[in-house]
Amino acid sequence: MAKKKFYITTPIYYPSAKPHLGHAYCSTLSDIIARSKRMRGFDVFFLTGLDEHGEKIEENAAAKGVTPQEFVDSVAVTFLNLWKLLRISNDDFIRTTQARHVETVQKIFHAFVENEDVYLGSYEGWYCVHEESYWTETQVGENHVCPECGRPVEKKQEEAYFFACSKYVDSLLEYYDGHPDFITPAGRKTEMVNNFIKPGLNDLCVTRTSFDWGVPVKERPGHVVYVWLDALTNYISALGYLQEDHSLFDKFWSDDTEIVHVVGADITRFHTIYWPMFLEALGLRKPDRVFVHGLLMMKDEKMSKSKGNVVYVEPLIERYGVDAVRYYMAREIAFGMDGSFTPEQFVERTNNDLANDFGNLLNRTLGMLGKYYGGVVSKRYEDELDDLDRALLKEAKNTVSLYEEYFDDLKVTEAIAAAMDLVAKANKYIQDKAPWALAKDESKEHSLSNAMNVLCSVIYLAGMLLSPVLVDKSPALFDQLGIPAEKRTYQDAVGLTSLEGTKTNKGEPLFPRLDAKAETEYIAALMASPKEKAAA
Ligand code: ME8
Repeated sequence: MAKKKFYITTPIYYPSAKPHLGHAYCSTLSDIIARSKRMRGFDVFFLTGLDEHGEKIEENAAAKGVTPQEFVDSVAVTFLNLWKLLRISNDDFIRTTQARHVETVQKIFHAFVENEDVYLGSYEGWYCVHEESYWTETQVGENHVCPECGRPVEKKQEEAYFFACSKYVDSLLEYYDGHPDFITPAGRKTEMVNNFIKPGLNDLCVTRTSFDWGVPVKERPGHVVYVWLDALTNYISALGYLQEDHSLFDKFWSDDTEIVHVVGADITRFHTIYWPMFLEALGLRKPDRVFVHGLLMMKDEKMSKSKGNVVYVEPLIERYGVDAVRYYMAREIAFGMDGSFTPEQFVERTNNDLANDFGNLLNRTLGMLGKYYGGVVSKRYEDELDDLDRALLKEAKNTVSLYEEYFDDLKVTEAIAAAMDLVAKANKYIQDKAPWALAKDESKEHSLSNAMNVLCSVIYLAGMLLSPVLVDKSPALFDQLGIPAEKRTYQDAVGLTSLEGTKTNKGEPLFPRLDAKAETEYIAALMASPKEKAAA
């Protein structure tokens, strides 16, 4: 039985440049989960935010001739604007430069020092002055050159604090064993154990002295807290941990809350190895799940700002609406697997699933209801339901159980596919029932009445199940179906009760069909790299 309180987080992104489709993917899928849980009556807290410290941010700010704070303030606006466009329903937005966070990190660091979870040592490695980075023996190779800029590196030592991972490895492995779902998909766990834990986990360097833009270590001026220790603690600082008002922390970081971190595959190690250790050191419970989603590729390469092969989301939303973009992400790029964005698939999904299957189901049904019953939902004669009616209603009930099971297991793509499968079955039902034939035969009036009635209930349900994704069009669908505001609830829709007497309002098609060729070209042009654009 799933817990009734649910805490879900996205990574806090680096505001080193404006967000792209990869960030949008993670936030949207997390948002869909949060909305689906809220809809079902869970008490949900959904957190996202920004990871604003670190050397890279300091460098980017310097390159622009502004302070790091000015720099992150301006990039933060681009994230906030995109989340608004994408209708991300987060309950809080944490920024690691906020006082509430900085103070909490300092208190946590202090607790670590007191309990000897961190100790002062020295960090040694191959250092590139130009890149201000340490590299490992393997990275610098035999010639001892910087893998980034090719300049000679030098052996360098700096004083640093280390987190004593050795104290916590055994209990981490025990936690893995006792919580087989902690790292999902399961393949990611094997990767962590074999690649990082088995070869021997070094103590983690948790402070830096080579740059300033971070949380100052009070115990040792000149040190700042390493960006990952700083960043991971956002998940508890945002709830008020070690702050005066810690009511949210008490409520949501509790044993009777399901705690889920959604992260990309690039940061699994930090969330599944170091974060549980930090929590253990603080005497706090560990999350139930770290759900690792795949990374979106572009032209066979990971999409990233530095490679300049990025898809931005704003122009897609502007042209196709927020629902088409959200639907594409949820349905096409299987949650938990690597995927890629292609214009062809985007146009196909929008046309096949949204315009043809879903939009048309509503359109055809309301069209027939208008013709046969003046647009008012017809009566359901319960004891005259035939096999086709019963089969569809049964399918609808099964879909609800499947949908809930999938969402509880964070299988977003499967849950949405199940809802769309019901849509397909309702379309097939129209074909099989052929209401137009029933309408020609007066003796079949009850059968026609049942068909239109059942269809309306099933469409209402499908609209509800898809509402965490189709945030814009599901209210429009309920408007057309004539569902009054107070009845637009999950409990009501899954009941599949008769909507007899409801006055529907047939309107514009929810999703107009796209001209496949023209729109594929349009999107491809948006994605072209600056070089390709120049050439064109
Ligand atoms: O790592 N495809 O921030 P970040 C899919 N600040 N998802 C992608 C993606 C892509 N091509 N690119 C990025 C950080 N993401 C740290 C996190 S958390 C305590 C600190 C998504 O801005 C994905 O979820 O590099 C990835 O894990 C996250 O953005 C990393 O964002």
